Amino acid sequence: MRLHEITRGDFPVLGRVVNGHPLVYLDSAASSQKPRTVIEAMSQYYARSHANVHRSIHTLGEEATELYEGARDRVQRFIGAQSREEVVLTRGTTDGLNLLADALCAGLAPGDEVLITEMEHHSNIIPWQLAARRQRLALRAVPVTGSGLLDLDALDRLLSARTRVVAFTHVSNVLGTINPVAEVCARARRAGAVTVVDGAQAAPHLALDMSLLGCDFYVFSPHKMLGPTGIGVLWGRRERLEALEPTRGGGEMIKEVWLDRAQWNDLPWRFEPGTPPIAEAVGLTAAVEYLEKLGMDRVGEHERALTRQALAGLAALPGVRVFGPPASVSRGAVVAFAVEGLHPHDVAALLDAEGIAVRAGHHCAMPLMHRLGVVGTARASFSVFNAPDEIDHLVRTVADLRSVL
Ligand code: 7TS
Repeated sequence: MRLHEITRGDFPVLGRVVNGHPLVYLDSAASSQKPRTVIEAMSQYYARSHANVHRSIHTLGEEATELYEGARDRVQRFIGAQSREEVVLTRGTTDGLNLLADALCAGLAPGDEVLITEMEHHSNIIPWQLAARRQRLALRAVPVTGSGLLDLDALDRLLSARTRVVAFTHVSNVLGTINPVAEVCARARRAGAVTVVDGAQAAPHLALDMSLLGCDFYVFSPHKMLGPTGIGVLWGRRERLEALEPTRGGGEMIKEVWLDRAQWNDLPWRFEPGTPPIAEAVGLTAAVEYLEKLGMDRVGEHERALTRQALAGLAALPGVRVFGPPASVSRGAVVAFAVEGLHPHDVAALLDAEGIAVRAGHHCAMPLMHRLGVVGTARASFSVFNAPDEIDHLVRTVADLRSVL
């Protein structure tokens, strides 16, 4: 049985009719749809067990705490983290990257360097720009080659004794490029830099093992992997997290407080001020359980097959340009494309009229758009519930757009 035959019935939204057509949802890179188990787990939590966590002795408070901390344990196993203390629950990838940019750059000196890449999402650019302006740091970027890969020779030239942080994406949300994380981290480490990896487009599709990746920090967003919005994961190597001063304060993140000073709480709570996203943690547990039941290897295989099919189908159409590395290179589950003579927004609107949801625009990666010489692209992206006939439908509909022109 192909994976979509197992999963499709689990996603209530797939029963929707949009503009007179059955929904074909090809926008999971922006946010995936949710299986019934995730929706029901969150609703059950609110109906039965809601209370605040880490403070109440009563039964509901204890249940909520157990559920919230249980999500941490589940994530720890899912990503191969050594201990639960290394898993900080945030509000999302953007939130995690802001936290890291603030905390890692706080102690840096003017002239120290932060290295990002040309293929980053704005959420892995702007927090470093803000920190660079504040601390008078130099922000540099590794260029992207003509075939959509990171230029590793340029990386070597850009790394210097002043490089303090190297922050880069695991998988590009536009090109689909899967970057060689271990290789980049090894080179950064030799230069003495801390490494931050944006896993937003990797965690939904690849089996992750923090002990193999070789980075210091890794962040991702559960809402792109069948889970809820409003929660994020920040993994940090224990000694790196220990060395980090918190930059956000409030309840929960302290052990003892006097009017003029405080003693920080232990890891990971030191970085989780305030009431956390509890129902979202419950949904996260259900999403990870769902993915684990399918098996991440199988999930990745299914999505790679859909990606290959879309790449081949779209690339064969006259007047259609497909972006990113060639199909022979292993890629993430996104295919960005342009249709000659049509603005990407028109492509998306015309597809939407047929019930097909794709994203169009700059994909929050304007520097990459500048590099590619386009204002934007259309982009189809895939998840466990997508079927090969949906890809055929996309390709046929894009072909029809051309013939209308
Ligand atoms: N990093 C990458 C690589 C992303 O693709 C995204 C979201 C983010 C960070 C930010 O994640 P958030 O959960 O904090 O918003 N990417 C997209 C996208 O490609 N289309 O919509 C959101």
